[in-house]
Amino acid sequence: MGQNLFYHTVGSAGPSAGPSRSGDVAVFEEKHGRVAVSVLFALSNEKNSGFFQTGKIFETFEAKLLHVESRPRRKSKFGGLPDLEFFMSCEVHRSDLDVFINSLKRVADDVPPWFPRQIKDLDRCNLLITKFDPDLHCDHPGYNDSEYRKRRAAISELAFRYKQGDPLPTVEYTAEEISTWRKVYQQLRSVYPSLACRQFLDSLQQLEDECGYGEDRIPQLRDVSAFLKEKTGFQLRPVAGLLSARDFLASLAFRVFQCTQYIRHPSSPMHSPEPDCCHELLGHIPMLGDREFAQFSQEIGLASLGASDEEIEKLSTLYWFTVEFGLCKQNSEVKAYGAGLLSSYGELVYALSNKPEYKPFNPEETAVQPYQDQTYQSVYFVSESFEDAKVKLRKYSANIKRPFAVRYDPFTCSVEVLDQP
Ligand code: HBI
Ligand code: FE
Repeated sequence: MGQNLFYHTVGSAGPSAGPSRSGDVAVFEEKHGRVAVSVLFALSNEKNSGFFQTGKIFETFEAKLLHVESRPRRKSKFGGLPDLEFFMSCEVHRSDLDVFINSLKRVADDVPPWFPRQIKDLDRCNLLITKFDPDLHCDHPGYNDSEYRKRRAAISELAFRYKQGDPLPTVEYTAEEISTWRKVYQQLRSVYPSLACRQFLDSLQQLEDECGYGEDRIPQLRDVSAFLKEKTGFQLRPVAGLLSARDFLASLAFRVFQCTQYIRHPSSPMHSPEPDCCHELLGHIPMLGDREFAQFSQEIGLASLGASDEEIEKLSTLYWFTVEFGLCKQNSEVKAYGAGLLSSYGELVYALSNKPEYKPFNPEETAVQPYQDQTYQSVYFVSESFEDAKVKLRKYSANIKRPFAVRYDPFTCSVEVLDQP
C-alpha cells in the first residue's frame, strides 16, 4: 500500500510573494503555521472507495485545497477503466503534516507509477525540485542578485515552453557569463589530461575539433545535441533546474539528457550548488559521447520506469556514485569519469588524491551507500570498466521487482511494456 505516494513540502525561505511556477508544480509559502504541500498518488479503479476516503482525510485535517489534477495511468488488464493518478496541492497545519501524509499513504493504491512510454511523454516529466533554487535559498550565491535571478527566470522560461521535437533554444550569453565559463574551462582543462579517463579525453578533443568547444564561447545545446545524436543516439532537452529523480532518470531511458542552460553565479565560478551549463557541458556531455557509457546510462533509465519510490532512491544513489562521482581503472591507474568530479576542480583533485576511501563498484552495495550533496564525498566507487559496470548493473536491474518488463524500441523511440507471467 502507498508505495508510490510522495510529497514535497516547500518552506518559507524566499521573499517572493504568492505562488511561483516550477514546471507543473505550484510552490507556496508557509504562513500562520500552515504549510503548502503537493501530493501525488494513485487510486485504482477496481475498488472505488479510494477517492472518497481521500476526501474524508482532507476533511479531517481541514486541508484547504489549492489545486487538483488527475491523469490516467495504464488501462487495467481486464479492459476496465484506467487507474487514475492524482496530483493535489493543499494547505495543512504544519503540526498535522506527518499524520496527514501517513493517512493518505494508507488509502493510496500500490499500482505502478505512471511512466513515459514514448519520447513525447517526456514533456510531462517536468517535476522540479526547489532544493537549490536561487529564488528560495539565501545561501545560493545568486540570492541577493536580482539581475542574476531575472536572467535565470528568462532562461528557465525557454525550458518551460519547450516541447519534444522543437528546435533546441539558443541563448546569447553575455560577456560576463562567457568570462565565468572561461575561468571554469581553463582551470579544469589543465588537469583533465592527468585525471580524466581516456573516453572523456577522446570525446572532449572531438568536441573541441568539431563542436566549437573552447574557452571563448559557451557551446549551444543545439550543436552539442546534434553531435551526440550522431555518436551515440543521445539527444538533449532543456530543463529549468534540478528535476525529481524519477523524471530525470525516465528521460535517460529514451537516450534523452535533460540539460540546464543557465550558468552559475559569477561570484563563485569554481562551485555551483545545482547543475548549470558548465556541469552539463564539461561534466556530462563528453561521457555521453562514449557508446558503452551511453548504454550504461540508458539502462539505469530503463530500470527506473515504473519502479517504486524505494527503488528510485537506490537507482538514484547508483547514478550518483557512477554517472556523477564515478572512478574507473585504466592501465592500473584510477581515473575520473563522473560529471560531478569532471566539473568541479576541487573535488576532482581531492577524489584522485590519497585521502578518500575507494570501494569496488558493486550495485547492491553502492545503491545503499549514504551520500550528501553539500561537501566532497567520503567514499568513491571504482569500476573495472564501463563494460563491467554495465554487466553488473544489468544483473542488479533484473532483480528489481516490477510486475512487467520494459524494452526500448529505437525505431519508434518508445518503450514496450511486456506483462510478465
Ligand atoms: N536534475 N536537471 C537535473 N540534472 C541532474 O543531473 C539531476 C537532476 N535530478 C536528479 C539527479 N540529477 C540525480 O541526482 C539523481 O537523483 C537521478
Ligand atoms: Fe549531473
